Amino acid sequence: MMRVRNHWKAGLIGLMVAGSLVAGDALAGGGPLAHAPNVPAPVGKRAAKTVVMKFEAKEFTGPIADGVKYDFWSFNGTVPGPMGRLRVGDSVEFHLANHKDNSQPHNIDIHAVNGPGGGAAVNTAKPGEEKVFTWKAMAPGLYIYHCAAGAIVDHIANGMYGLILVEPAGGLPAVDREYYVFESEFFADVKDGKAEFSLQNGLEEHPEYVVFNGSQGALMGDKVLKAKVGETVRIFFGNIGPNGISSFHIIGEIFDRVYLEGAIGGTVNSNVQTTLVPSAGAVIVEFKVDVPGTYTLVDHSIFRVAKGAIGHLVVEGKEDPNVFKAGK
Ligand SMILES: [Cu+2]
Repeated sequence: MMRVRNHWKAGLIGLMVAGSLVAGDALAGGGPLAHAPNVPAPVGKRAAKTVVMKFEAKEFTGPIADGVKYDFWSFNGTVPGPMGRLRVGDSVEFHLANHKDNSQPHNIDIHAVNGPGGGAAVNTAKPGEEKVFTWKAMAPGLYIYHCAAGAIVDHIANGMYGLILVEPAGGLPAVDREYYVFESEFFADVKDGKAEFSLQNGLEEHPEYVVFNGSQGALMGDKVLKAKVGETVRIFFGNIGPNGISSFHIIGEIFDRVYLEGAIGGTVNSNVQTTLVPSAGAVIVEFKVDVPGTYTLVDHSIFRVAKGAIGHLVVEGKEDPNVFKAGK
């Protein structure tokens, strides 16, 4: 089946254009939750403790592309949902409220949980209800969470996902900047400025949009990521799919370290150009930025750039002609 689409303008023009410098402080999230691209503060050296984490399922209508709206289902009113940050050994009192104005029952399957359904077996909440369950963070790593209510596919496809980081005892090594970037596909028929969820397009694995942080352009223009020359940047990157496997790459950079598949305490690879992130998988990448300029985050399954899988990291600072220069 051949489908002709018209997103080349949106994706490809942005590819070579530098954004402006307005993204927020990388560590401004604070507490155990932060909204993308921000990241909650590191756990540091603290002992394991009981952490209360509050999520709310929230259905809302918002922009998915220039001039196009989508009826999202979300956690805490954003797509992706907030990033949570814990340490191994923490006991988590997890609250899931389902807003009274929602149309659907919702729940949450947290891949960091050891227990039935990743919690979803005991936390399905009807509109207006709240469910609480308690789980222990047993293994350090970067984990996906998602809704698994109803037929599951539409709950995931409509935006109910995000990341939870479980740090090892003593925390991860300090870096200068941390960001939260999340890739997802949306299956939709678009008409008159409205993108309607299409189950058929999902079954055929034909996304209309493939985006970072919930909409086209979420990491472009006045929302680019930023860093300074000499800094080490860490990106917590998740991919929900729901079908596609991501070929995560930053044009002009090499990942100094890759925590493969988001595992902490497993294999950390070095000098990686492109890392594979499965559906409902994650990865932690770290890299030092050596020279100023605009670096482009992509899913290097490159036709997806035209569907929105692109963002910018703008690096400011002193040139180093020893590392990079035009001419001889
Ligand atoms: Cu749901």
